[in-house]
Amino acid sequence: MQTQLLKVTGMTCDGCASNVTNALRAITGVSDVKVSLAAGEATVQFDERLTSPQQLKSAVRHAGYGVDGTPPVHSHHGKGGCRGDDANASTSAVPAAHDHQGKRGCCG
Ligand SMILES: [Cu+2]
Repeated sequence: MQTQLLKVTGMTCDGCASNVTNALRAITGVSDVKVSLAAGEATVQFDERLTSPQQLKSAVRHAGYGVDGTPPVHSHHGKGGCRGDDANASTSAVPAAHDHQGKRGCCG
């Protein structure tokens, strides 16, 4: 069992944090995931025989977030946003390329 600390960028609310958590938990071999929204970090425990840090990072990127220096692929916050929080989204400094709500159902 190994522990990997990932620097995740683009997380701006609890919904983002759970997106990242779910993406990592979905990987075979991952046994525990702790995401800190404030720190922009994900701590992942995984079985190195079943997965790899590369796979963990790729899962974060596919969820739409940046990891270890790669920029976030997209943000859902500019278009109606997380939790339907439009007021927050419109004042967000995060630029949005497109909306992923239809794909993964961010923020429940
Ligand atoms: Cu969010």
